Formats: sequence, structure tokens, C-alpha cells
Amino acid sequence: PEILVFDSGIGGLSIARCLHRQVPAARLTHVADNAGFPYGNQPEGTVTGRTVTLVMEQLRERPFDVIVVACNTASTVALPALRAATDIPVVGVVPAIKPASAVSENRRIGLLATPATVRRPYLEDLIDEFAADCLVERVGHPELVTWIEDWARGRPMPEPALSVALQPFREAGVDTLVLGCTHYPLITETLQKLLPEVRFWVDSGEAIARRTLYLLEQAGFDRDALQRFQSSGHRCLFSGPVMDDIDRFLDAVGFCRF
Ligand code: DGN
Repeated sequence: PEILVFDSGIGGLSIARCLHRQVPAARLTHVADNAGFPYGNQPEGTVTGRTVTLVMEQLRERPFDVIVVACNTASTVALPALRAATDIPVVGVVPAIKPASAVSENRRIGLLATPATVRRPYLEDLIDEFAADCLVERVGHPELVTWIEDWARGRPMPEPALSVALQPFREAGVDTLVLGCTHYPLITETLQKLLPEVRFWVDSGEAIARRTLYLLEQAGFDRDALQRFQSSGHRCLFSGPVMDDIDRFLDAVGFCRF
């Protein structure tokens, strides 16, 4: 099968990593809308328009079996329009509040996301529905996605500034941290080093991969075959110009630039 993974940048590669583990037979095409990056600063209509246009452009190139919108910011606004534009099943991501609530022992959860995701009303709904008995400390970081994009191109991560931004989680004593932006799992090790007191790290990757596997089975693919064969040749496409400095990172996660 062919899976299309979409993000404003390379964050979707954290989801792609989980997809490759759970559905190794699938061939992955990751589209990074680097010309529109970052989505947090764009009006909702722009995010929806770019997502639908770029995904539909790929669908004209080849048949895909599942589309994964691997971007929290785009998922909060663009899913209805995308589903109206195609019959191919679409999977979106939401911050993993529900799994976090299932594991937190002290009922104190941290959510690290982009400012746009932290602001959206659906986040309140998620918390009311799944974590009403928890304190949820929210930090919307305006620059972290950009820092991660730069880090993937070989620049150092500004750890002291990142550590300061994480201080509210220390003060709230959270035992669980939700990575509510798909870029963030790419630097889990750094985050764990800066917040050693956090015991449970939760992101949406595994749940998205499970849901995708389920949809492929529904479409008639054999589960055993989906997990037995190993696909290679995962491709990463960019909507705007990119320099070669990203290639080492892509190679490390099993993708090549296309
Ligand atoms: N990876 C995107 C997300 O999950 O929200 C980053 C959003 C952005 O471009 N600001």
C-alpha cells in the first residue's frame, strides 16, 4: 500500500517512523509544506487551502490508500475540507490527552504544543472529555518547531532557552508530558534530559499508526502481509526550495528527498 503523510515541515517524519514500525509493508510519501511553514502563524483558511491543494496534487500523481495529516495545527482546521475533496480515508492527529490521562499517576499532565494548538477550543473539549480530573499545564511554544527544523539541518538546539520554556512543567510537578506537535518526538531525548522528573512521555504516533493499519485492513489488505514485508524507498517531497543540509537527517530516518 501507499500512504501519504502531510505536515507543514518535517514533523510528519515522527509519525512516519511509527507507521514504518507498525505497517512496514507500506510505502510512505511525506509531503512537507516548507513554503507555508510554520502553520501556527497562518490564518485558518490558508492552512486549509494549502493542505487540500498539496494533498490533491499528490493524489493526481499516484493512487494512495490512506492520507495521514501528521500535523496537529492542520488537523484542527483542514480535515472536513479534505474529506469533502476525496474518498480516500483521512487520519488526523490530536494531542494525546486521552492516553496521557490513562497513564498519569499524580493526575498532573503537561501539554507542549504550538501556540495555535494550545488556543484551539477542541483542546478544551478533549480535556473535558478525557482528563477532567487532571491538572493540565499547557505551554504553547512559538519557536520550537523552527528550532527543530534547524536542528535537523545540523544547527545546535538552544537547550538553555528550551529549558526555561519548560519551567512551568517543573513547577506544576507533572508526571506525564504530551508532545502535542508532531515535530517534538524528533527531539524526545533532549526533552527527557531537560525534564528528568517526567515519567511518562506520550505522543500520537503509535495511535495514528494503529488507526492506519486498521483502515488498510478495512480496505482489504492482509494484516499479516502488511507486517511481514519491508518496504523501502520512502520519499520526502518539499513544497518550496530546500538545501542539501536536510539530506543527512532524512537518510537517518529512512527517507530520500524527491
Ligand atoms: N508539526 C506541526 C504540528 O504538529 O502542529 C507544526 C505546526 C506548525 O507548522 N507550526
